[in-house]
Amino acid sequence: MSIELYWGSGSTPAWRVLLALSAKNLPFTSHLLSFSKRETRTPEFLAINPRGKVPTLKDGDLVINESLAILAYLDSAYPAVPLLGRTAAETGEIWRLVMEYESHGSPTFGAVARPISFGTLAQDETKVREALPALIAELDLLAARVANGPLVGGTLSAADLVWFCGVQTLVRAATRPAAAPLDLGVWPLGARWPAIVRWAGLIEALPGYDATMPPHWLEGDVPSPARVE
Ligand SMILES: N[C@@H](CCC(=O)N[C@@H](CS)C(=O)NCC(=O)O)C(=O)O
Repeated sequence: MSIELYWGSGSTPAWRVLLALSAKNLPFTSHLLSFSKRETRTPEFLAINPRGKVPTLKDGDLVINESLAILAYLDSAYPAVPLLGRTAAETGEIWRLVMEYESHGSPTFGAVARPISFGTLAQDETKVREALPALIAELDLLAARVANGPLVGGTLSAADLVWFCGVQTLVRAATRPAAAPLDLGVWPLGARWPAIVRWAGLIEALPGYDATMPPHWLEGDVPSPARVE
């Protein structure tokens, strides 16, 4: 086994894979690519990922692109700590929740977080306000689902990792100075959704969690909290 991961700071799909490698306690060689230096567009990287996107995982000669495919591969190749279920019923539940994130969580969180994070609030503020009720409904649903801990089967799974990365990108946006005048009413999350903060703490307690945090979130001009609050 010789796992290598190509990833980028702040990429939610890449973060899922970093968390999965931590949860599974799998050592790997890290290749942190810079988006601003266009390191995802070099001929060397395009040779292994023609779409120029991270994450990309190599395991020996095998190359896998797409974060969910990488999670599926890791679970099949390294099943000691399963993240996609211990039974068929759990596997179905976990995939349902992962796909719910892709279909519902991601666009809903993104409708609020992206204009803040990408500096387009001036033109998109109305759209952000219109997106808020759906965001609050998603957070209410998530809080109910994690009231007793992990989403499926009492143990952390890919569903938790996928939703967690989405929540973190939302927290990152909500705590940026640009978001302050909006008075989104979603920060701190713990005021309204303490169950989400408790559940996030389970993922944040994974060994090596700190090393999975997007480096520029911690060091940059607008530092983010390392933990969901
Ligand atoms: N569906 C892909 C999404 C990958 C993706 O969009 N990655 C973005 C970062 S979040 C990227 O690498 N962008 C770099 C670029 O477009 O140059 C996955 O889940 O892996």
